[in-house]
Amino acid sequence: MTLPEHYRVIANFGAAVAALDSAGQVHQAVPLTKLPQLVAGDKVLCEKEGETAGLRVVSLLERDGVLSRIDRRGQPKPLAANVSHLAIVSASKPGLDTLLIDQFCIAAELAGIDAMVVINKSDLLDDEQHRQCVDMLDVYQAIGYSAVLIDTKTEGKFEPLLDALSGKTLVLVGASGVGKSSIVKRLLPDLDVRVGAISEATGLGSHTTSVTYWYELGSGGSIIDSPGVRQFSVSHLSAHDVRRGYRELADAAVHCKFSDCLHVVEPDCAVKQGVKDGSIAQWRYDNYRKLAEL
Ligand SMILES: Nc1nc2c(ncn2[C@@H]2O[C@H](COP(=O)(O)OP(=O)(O)OP(=O)(O)O)[C@@H](O)[C@H]2O)c(=O)[nH]1
Ligand SMILES: [Mg+2]
Ligand SMILES: [Zn+2]
Repeated sequence: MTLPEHYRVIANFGAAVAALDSAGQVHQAVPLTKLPQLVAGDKVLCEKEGETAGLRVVSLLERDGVLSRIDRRGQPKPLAANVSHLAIVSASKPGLDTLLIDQFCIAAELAGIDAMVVINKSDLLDDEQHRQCVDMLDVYQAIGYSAVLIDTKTEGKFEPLLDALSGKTLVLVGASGVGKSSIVKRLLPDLDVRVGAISEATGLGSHTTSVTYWYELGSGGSIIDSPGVRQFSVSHLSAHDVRRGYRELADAAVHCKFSDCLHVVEPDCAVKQGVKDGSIAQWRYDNYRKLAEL
């Protein structure tokens, strides 16, 4: 039996995970059944029970920054671990969806992870759509999120994201087809080699994003590519949690007459006043009411 060594989980394929050693080699490793479900980004200890035996994951190190989804039984299910940032990607094709962006903003807010809003495929926008996107990003920026409009295809149009990503550990989320994997390809010119190494070491994995993958970035950061989702359910959350996830509403709420104001029918509501005078975007308020079911 060897001494346990540190590995990074780069993808979970069900029965086994792909784990990266400190020398940059990918291995297949089977977690002990007592361990919780491992996710991309997890730091683990693995050991080998003899030269010919496979690698076993024997313990999970403490997670710092976890993005979770709530499953049908109301239990949090981690999707990615050790992330400081959530990059919420959307695109005019298949369609901008501020409700989905807001759902991810709430999830990030409640998990204590910073979020940034990325609109990709700016090359597909006409002038009017371009203006609308910039207006929308301005709203997120005013609330305190980084917000960038990019295009992975055109020279020079990707750079705003490079600046925003530097040194961060982030997870890319968003609907299918918005260009998350294309962003990873721009960041990692050797992506095909890396995916090839995962397939070779585990006999699993492919180019389509059906599982979540962790990649190390040269800048000292890392990036996790996740499969697209249609929605990131917040229906398990109370209206109070949803309210807490809307930064600008939480800021304004300190001036509401009632401390438990839900900003719908209450008198002297600073949020409704903010919507009226334009300091709070109407569409953010509308999304809040939809998600809080108010
Ligand atoms: N026009 C245009 N097309 C893009 C851009 N970025 C990505 N695409 C295209 O959009 C399609 C989807 O890109 P992917 O990177 O696979 O999208 P994804 O978000 O990883 O999708 P899932 O893995 O299904 O979640 C591909 O055909 C890309 O070539 C862009 O900036 N402009
Ligand atoms: Mg993908
Ligand atoms: Zn109020």
